[in-house]
Amino acid sequence: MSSTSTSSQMGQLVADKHVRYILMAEKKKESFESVVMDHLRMNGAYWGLTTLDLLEKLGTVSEDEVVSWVMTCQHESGGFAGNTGHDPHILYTLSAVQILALFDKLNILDVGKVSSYVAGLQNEDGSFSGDIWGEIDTRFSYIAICCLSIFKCLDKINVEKAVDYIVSCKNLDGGFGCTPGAESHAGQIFCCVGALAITGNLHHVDKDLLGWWLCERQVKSGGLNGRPEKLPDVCYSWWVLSSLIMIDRVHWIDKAKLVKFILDCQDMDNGGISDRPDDAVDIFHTYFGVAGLSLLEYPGIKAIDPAYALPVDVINRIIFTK
Ligand code: GRG
Repeated sequence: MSSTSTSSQMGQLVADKHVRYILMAEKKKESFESVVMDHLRMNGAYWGLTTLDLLEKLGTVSEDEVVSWVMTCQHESGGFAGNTGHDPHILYTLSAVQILALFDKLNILDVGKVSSYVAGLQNEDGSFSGDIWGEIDTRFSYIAICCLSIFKCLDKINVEKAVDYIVSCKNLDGGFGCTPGAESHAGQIFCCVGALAITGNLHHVDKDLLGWWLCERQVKSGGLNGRPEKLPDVCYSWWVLSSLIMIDRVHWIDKAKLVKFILDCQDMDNGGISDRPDDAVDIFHTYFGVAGLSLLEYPGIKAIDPAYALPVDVINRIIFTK
Protein backbone atom coordinates (compact mmCIF):
# COMPACT_ATOMS: atom_id res chain seq x y z
CA MET A 1 0.00 0.00 0.00
CA SER A 2 1.38 3.45 -0.87
CA SER A 3 1.99 5.92 1.94
CA THR A 4 -0.59 8.30 0.37
CA SER A 5 -3.41 5.79 0.53
CA THR A 6 -2.40 4.81 4.07
CA SER A 7 -2.52 8.40 5.28
CA SER A 8 -5.81 9.22 3.51
CA GLN A 9 -7.41 6.14 5.05
CA MET A 10 -6.20 7.15 8.49
CA GLY A 11 -7.31 10.80 8.16
CA GLN A 12 -4.95 13.71 8.55
CA LEU A 13 -3.74 15.91 11.35
CA VAL A 14 -5.46 19.28 10.87
CA ALA A 15 -2.46 21.09 12.32
CA ASP A 16 -3.44 24.62 11.20
CA LYS A 17 -6.83 24.25 12.84
CA HIS A 18 -5.23 23.11 16.11
CA VAL A 19 -2.92 26.14 16.03
CA ARG A 20 -5.92 28.44 15.52
CA TYR A 21 -7.85 26.66 18.30
CA ILE A 22 -4.98 27.24 20.77
CA LEU A 23 -4.53 30.90 19.81
CA MET A 24 -8.31 31.50 20.08
CA ALA A 25 -8.59 29.69 23.44
CA GLU A 26 -6.10 32.17 24.86
CA LYS A 27 -8.18 35.13 23.64
CA LYS A 28 -11.53 33.86 24.98
CA LYS A 29 -10.97 35.01 28.58
CA GLU A 30 -14.68 34.91 29.46
CA SER A 31 -15.32 31.39 28.13
CA PHE A 32 -16.28 28.53 30.46
CA GLU A 33 -12.97 26.78 29.71
CA SER A 34 -10.95 29.90 30.58
CA VAL A 35 -12.83 30.46 33.83
CA VAL A 36 -12.40 26.89 35.10
CA MET A 37 -8.75 26.93 34.02
CA ASP A 38 -7.98 30.29 35.67
CA HIS A 39 -6.18 28.79 38.70
CA LEU A 40 -4.05 26.45 36.55
CA ARG A 41 -3.33 28.81 33.69
CA MET A 42 0.42 28.07 33.96
CA ASN A 43 -0.24 24.40 33.11
CA GLY A 44 -2.57 25.42 30.27
CA ALA A 45 0.10 27.78 28.91
CA TYR A 46 2.68 24.95 28.94
CA TRP A 47 0.27 22.59 27.13
CA GLY A 48 -0.69 25.19 24.51
CA LEU A 49 2.77 26.63 23.91
CA THR A 50 4.47 23.23 23.69
CA THR A 51 1.85 22.14 21.15
CA LEU A 52 2.58 25.28 19.11
CA ASP A 53 6.31 24.58 19.27
CA LEU A 54 5.84 20.93 18.24
CA LEU A 55 3.90 22.25 15.23
CA GLU A 56 6.66 24.84 14.54
CA LYS A 57 4.32 27.76 15.33
CA LEU A 58 5.70 29.13 18.60
CA GLY A 59 6.59 32.31 16.70
CA THR A 60 2.88 33.21 16.42
CA VAL A 61 2.69 34.25 20.10
CA SER A 62 4.24 37.29 21.75
CA GLU A 63 7.26 35.99 23.66
CA ASP A 64 7.54 39.18 25.75
CA GLU A 65 3.92 39.02 26.82
CA VAL A 66 4.13 35.36 27.86
CA VAL A 67 7.46 35.68 29.65
CA SER A 68 6.46 38.77 31.62
CA TRP A 69 3.15 37.13 32.66
CA VAL A 70 5.05 33.98 33.79
CA MET A 71 7.31 36.15 35.96
CA THR A 72 4.29 37.86 37.63
CA CYS A 73 3.41 34.39 38.98
CA GLN A 74 6.69 33.92 40.87
CA HIS A 75 6.65 34.22 44.66
CA GLU A 76 9.26 35.40 47.12
CA SER A 77 9.84 31.69 47.97
CA GLY A 78 11.05 31.09 44.38
CA GLY A 79 8.05 28.93 43.47
CA PHE A 80 5.48 29.78 40.78
CA ALA A 81 1.69 29.94 41.03
CA GLY A 82 -0.89 28.81 38.48
CA ASN A 83 -1.76 32.44 37.79
CA THR A 84 -1.03 35.95 39.06
CA GLY A 85 -2.11 36.36 42.68
CA HIS A 86 -2.40 32.63 43.42
CA ASP A 87 -0.28 30.42 45.74
CA PRO A 88 2.89 28.70 44.52
CA HIS A 89 2.97 24.95 43.89
CA ILE A 90 5.59 22.61 42.42
CA LEU A 91 3.13 21.69 39.61
CA TYR A 92 3.13 25.25 38.27
CA THR A 93 6.82 25.75 38.96
CA LEU A 94 7.75 23.04 36.45
CA SER A 95 5.34 24.47 33.86
CA ALA A 96 6.87 27.94 34.32
CA VAL A 97 10.39 26.52 33.89
CA GLN A 98 9.29 24.56 30.82
CA ILE A 99 7.70 27.66 29.23
CA LEU A 100 10.87 29.70 29.80
CA ALA A 101 12.91 26.81 28.34
CA LEU A 102 10.73 26.82 25.19
CA PHE A 103 11.58 30.51 24.68
CA ASP A 104 15.25 30.02 25.59
CA LYS A 105 14.73 32.38 28.52
CA LEU A 106 15.96 30.29 31.47
CA ASN A 107 18.68 32.91 31.93
CA ILE A 108 16.19 35.42 33.38
CA LEU A 109 15.55 33.10 36.33
CA ASP A 110 17.26 33.26 39.70
CA VAL A 111 18.04 29.54 39.43
CA GLY A 112 19.37 29.36 43.00
CA LYS A 113 16.05 30.61 44.32
CA VAL A 114 13.78 28.38 42.23
CA SER A 115 15.91 25.30 42.88
CA SER A 116 15.96 26.00 46.64
CA TYR A 117 12.14 26.18 46.60
CA VAL A 118 11.98 22.80 44.82
CA ALA A 119 14.67 21.16 46.97
CA GLY A 120 12.97 22.49 50.13
CA LEU A 121 9.93 20.33 49.33
CA GLN A 122 11.87 17.05 49.82
CA ASN A 123 10.85 15.10 52.93
CA GLU A 124 12.98 12.97 55.24
CA ASP A 125 11.89 9.71 53.51
CA GLY A 126 12.97 11.05 50.09
CA SER A 127 9.43 11.86 48.88
CA PHE A 128 8.33 15.33 47.76
CA SER A 129 5.42 17.51 48.85
CA GLY A 130 3.67 19.67 46.27
CA ASP A 131 3.67 22.81 48.41
CA ILE A 132 3.71 23.98 52.02
CA TRP A 133 0.46 22.07 52.74
CA GLY A 134 2.32 18.80 52.41
CA GLU A 135 0.45 16.49 49.98
CA ILE A 136 2.88 13.77 48.85
CA ASP A 137 2.75 12.18 45.40
CA THR A 138 5.25 10.63 42.95
CA ARG A 139 4.13 13.36 40.51
CA PHE A 140 6.02 15.78 42.74
CA SER A 141 9.12 13.55 42.82
CA TYR A 142 9.19 13.60 39.01
CA ILE A 143 8.65 17.35 38.85
CA ALA A 144 11.43 18.08 41.34
CA ILE A 145 13.88 15.82 39.51
CA CYS A 146 12.92 17.16 36.08
CA CYS A 147 13.23 20.79 37.23
CA LEU A 148 16.55 20.35 39.00
CA SER A 149 17.94 18.35 36.10
CA ILE A 150 17.03 21.19 33.70
CA PHE A 151 18.92 23.53 36.09
CA LYS A 152 21.78 20.98 36.34
CA CYS A 153 21.64 21.06 40.11
CA LEU A 154 20.30 17.65 41.15
CA ASP A 155 22.95 17.74 43.87
CA LYS A 156 20.63 20.06 45.82
CA ILE A 157 18.50 17.06 46.82
CA ASN A 158 19.18 13.60 48.16
CA VAL A 159 18.78 11.71 44.84
CA GLU A 160 19.41 8.31 46.43
CA LYS A 161 16.54 8.79 48.90
CA ALA A 162 14.31 10.23 46.15
CA VAL A 163 14.94 7.11 44.07
CA ASP A 164 14.38 4.78 47.05
CA TYR A 165 11.01 6.44 47.67
CA ILE A 166 9.97 6.02 44.01
CA VAL A 167 11.06 2.36 44.10
CA SER A 168 8.94 1.90 47.28
CA CYS A 169 5.91 2.88 45.13
CA LYS A 170 6.53 -0.04 42.72
CA ASN A 171 3.80 -2.69 42.65
CA LEU A 172 3.78 -6.43 41.98
CA ASP A 173 2.36 -5.77 38.48
CA GLY A 174 5.52 -3.82 37.61
CA GLY A 175 3.71 -0.45 37.67
CA PHE A 176 3.90 2.48 40.09
CA GLY A 177 1.35 4.43 42.12
CA CYS A 178 1.25 7.86 43.76
CA THR A 179 2.37 6.60 47.21
CA PRO A 180 3.57 3.21 48.55
CA GLY A 181 0.81 0.60 48.11
CA ALA A 182 -1.31 2.78 45.82
CA GLU A 183 -2.72 1.26 42.61
CA SER A 184 -0.62 1.36 39.43
CA HIS A 185 -1.75 4.13 37.09
CA ALA A 186 -0.22 5.10 33.73
CA GLY A 187 0.16 8.76 34.77
CA GLN A 188 2.15 7.83 37.87
CA ILE A 189 4.14 5.29 35.86
CA PHE A 190 5.26 8.09 33.52
CA CYS A 191 6.35 10.12 36.55
CA CYS A 192 8.28 7.28 38.21
CA VAL A 193 9.87 5.94 35.02
CA GLY A 194 10.70 9.52 33.92
CA ALA A 195 12.38 10.31 37.25
CA LEU A 196 14.31 7.03 37.15
CA ALA A 197 15.35 7.68 33.52
CA ILE A 198 16.57 11.21 34.26
CA THR A 199 18.61 10.06 37.25
CA GLY A 200 20.03 6.97 35.45
CA ASN A 201 18.13 4.47 37.61
CA LEU A 202 16.03 2.53 35.08
CA HIS A 203 17.59 -0.72 36.33
CA HIS A 204 14.97 -0.58 39.11
CA VAL A 205 12.24 -1.20 36.51
CA ASP A 206 11.20 -4.73 35.50
CA LYS A 207 10.97 -3.74 31.83
CA ASP A 208 9.23 -6.88 30.53
CA LEU A 209 6.66 -6.93 33.34
CA LEU A 210 5.93 -3.20 33.11
CA GLY A 211 6.03 -3.29 29.28
CA TRP A 212 3.39 -6.03 29.33
CA TRP A 213 1.14 -4.06 31.72
CA LEU A 214 1.54 -0.92 29.59
CA CYS A 215 0.85 -2.57 26.24
CA GLU A 216 -2.28 -4.16 27.71
CA ARG A 217 -3.62 -0.61 28.01
CA GLN A 218 -4.43 -0.65 24.28
CA VAL A 219 -8.14 -1.37 23.68
CA LYS A 220 -10.06 -2.42 20.55
CA SER A 221 -10.44 1.11 19.18
CA GLY A 222 -6.63 1.47 19.24
CA GLY A 223 -6.75 4.00 22.10
CA LEU A 224 -5.02 3.50 25.44
CA ASN A 225 -6.51 3.54 28.92
CA GLY A 226 -4.70 4.43 32.15
CA ARG A 227 -5.47 1.24 34.10
CA PRO A 228 -7.46 -1.99 33.62
CA GLU A 229 -11.20 -1.78 32.83
CA LYS A 230 -11.12 1.98 32.17
CA LEU A 231 -12.09 3.88 29.03
CA PRO A 232 -9.40 4.90 26.55
CA ASP A 233 -8.34 8.55 26.63
CA VAL A 234 -6.06 10.45 24.25
CA CYS A 235 -3.89 11.69 27.13
CA TYR A 236 -2.66 8.12 27.79
CA SER A 237 -1.12 8.22 24.32
CA TRP A 238 1.45 10.33 26.17
CA TRP A 239 1.66 8.72 29.61
CA VAL A 240 1.80 5.13 28.28
CA LEU A 241 3.79 5.68 25.11
CA SER A 242 6.52 7.83 26.70
CA SER A 243 6.93 5.15 29.41
CA LEU A 244 7.13 2.36 26.80
CA ILE A 245 9.77 4.33 24.90
CA MET A 246 11.85 4.92 28.05
CA ILE A 247 11.87 1.18 28.80
CA ASP A 248 12.40 0.28 25.15
CA ARG A 249 9.15 -1.66 24.64
CA VAL A 250 7.18 0.69 22.34
CA HIS A 251 7.12 -1.92 19.56
CA TRP A 252 4.70 -3.94 21.75
CA ILE A 253 1.70 -1.78 20.81
CA ASP A 254 -0.09 -1.30 17.49
CA LYS A 255 1.14 2.17 16.52
CA ALA A 256 -1.04 2.59 13.41
CA LYS A 257 -4.22 1.89 15.40
CA LEU A 258 -3.20 4.42 18.05
CA VAL A 259 -2.49 7.07 15.39
CA LYS A 260 -5.97 6.47 13.97
CA PHE A 261 -7.57 6.75 17.44
CA ILE A 262 -5.87 10.11 18.10
CA LEU A 263 -6.80 11.47 14.67
CA ASP A 264 -10.41 10.35 15.23
CA CYS A 265 -10.52 12.57 18.34
CA GLN A 266 -9.90 15.78 16.35
CA ASP A 267 -12.54 18.44 15.83
CA MET A 268 -12.07 18.63 12.06
CA ASP A 269 -13.95 21.93 11.76
CA ASN A 270 -12.79 24.07 14.67
CA GLY A 271 -9.56 22.33 15.71
CA GLY A 272 -8.61 20.83 19.07
CA ILE A 273 -8.47 17.22 20.24
CA SER A 274 -10.78 15.50 22.77
CA ASP A 275 -10.37 12.55 25.15
CA ARG A 276 -12.44 10.23 22.93
CA PRO A 277 -14.07 10.58 19.48
CA ASP A 278 -16.99 13.07 19.40
CA ASP A 279 -16.34 14.52 22.87
CA ALA A 280 -15.62 18.21 23.49
CA VAL A 281 -12.05 19.29 22.80
CA ASP A 282 -9.73 21.00 25.30
CA ILE A 283 -6.12 22.22 25.51
CA PHE A 284 -4.95 19.32 27.71
CA HIS A 285 -6.04 16.64 25.24
CA THR A 286 -4.90 18.72 22.26
CA TYR A 287 -1.39 18.80 23.74
CA PHE A 288 -1.23 15.15 24.71
CA GLY A 289 -2.72 14.10 21.35
CA VAL A 290 -0.08 16.04 19.40
CA ALA A 291 2.68 14.95 21.81
CA GLY A 292 1.55 11.33 21.39
CA LEU A 293 1.67 11.71 17.60
CA SER A 294 5.17 13.16 17.96
CA LEU A 295 6.27 10.05 19.87
CA LEU A 296 4.68 8.01 17.06
CA GLU A 297 6.83 9.97 14.56
CA TYR A 298 3.83 11.42 12.75
CA PRO A 299 5.09 13.62 9.87
CA GLY A 300 5.26 17.40 10.34
CA ILE A 301 5.59 17.31 14.15
CA LYS A 302 8.87 18.01 15.95
CA ALA A 303 10.31 15.20 18.09
CA ILE A 304 9.52 15.38 21.82
CA ASP A 305 11.70 14.03 24.61
CA PRO A 306 9.80 11.25 26.47
CA ALA A 307 11.36 12.00 29.88
CA TYR A 308 11.38 15.82 29.92
CA ALA A 309 8.16 16.38 27.91
CA LEU A 310 9.79 19.17 25.92
CA PRO A 311 10.82 19.25 22.24
CA VAL A 312 14.12 17.43 21.69
CA ASP A 313 15.78 20.56 20.24
CA VAL A 314 14.92 22.47 23.44
CA ILE A 315 16.42 19.72 25.60
CA ASN A 316 19.54 19.57 23.42
CA ARG A 317 19.96 23.34 23.77
CA ILE A 318 19.77 22.99 27.57
CA ILE A 319 22.13 20.02 27.73
CA PHE A 320 24.74 21.60 25.48
CA THR A 321 24.63 25.00 27.25
CA LYS A 322 27.04 25.28 30.16
C1 GRG B 1 5.47 17.55 32.27
C2 GRG B 1 3.95 15.96 31.08
C3 GRG B 1 4.40 16.57 32.36
C4 GRG B 1 3.83 16.19 33.54
C5 GRG B 1 4.17 16.74 34.87
C6 GRG B 1 1.54 16.48 36.70
C7 GRG B 1 2.44 15.42 36.15
C8 GRG B 1 3.90 15.73 35.97
C9 GRG B 1 1.98 14.22 35.83
C10 GRG B 1 0.56 13.78 35.97
C11 GRG B 1 0.48 12.29 35.78
C12 GRG B 1 -0.94 11.81 35.91
C13 GRG B 1 -1.38 11.34 37.23
C14 GRG B 1 -1.72 11.75 34.80
C15 GRG B 1 -3.07 11.23 34.75
C16 GRG B 1 -4.07 12.31 34.48
C17 GRG B 1 -5.47 11.77 34.40
C18 GRG B 1 -6.12 11.72 33.11
C19 GRG B 1 -6.06 11.35 35.51
C20 GRG B 1 -7.43 10.83 35.47
O1 GRG B 1 -7.52 9.82 36.42
P1 GRG B 1 -8.92 9.10 36.57
O2 GRG B 1 -8.84 8.10 37.63
O3 GRG B 1 -9.05 8.52 35.12
O4 GRG B 1 -10.01 10.13 36.67
P2 GRG B 1 -9.12 7.05 34.57
O5 GRG B 1 -8.59 7.22 33.15
O6 GRG B 1 -8.25 6.16 35.40
O7 GRG B 1 -10.57 6.73 34.58
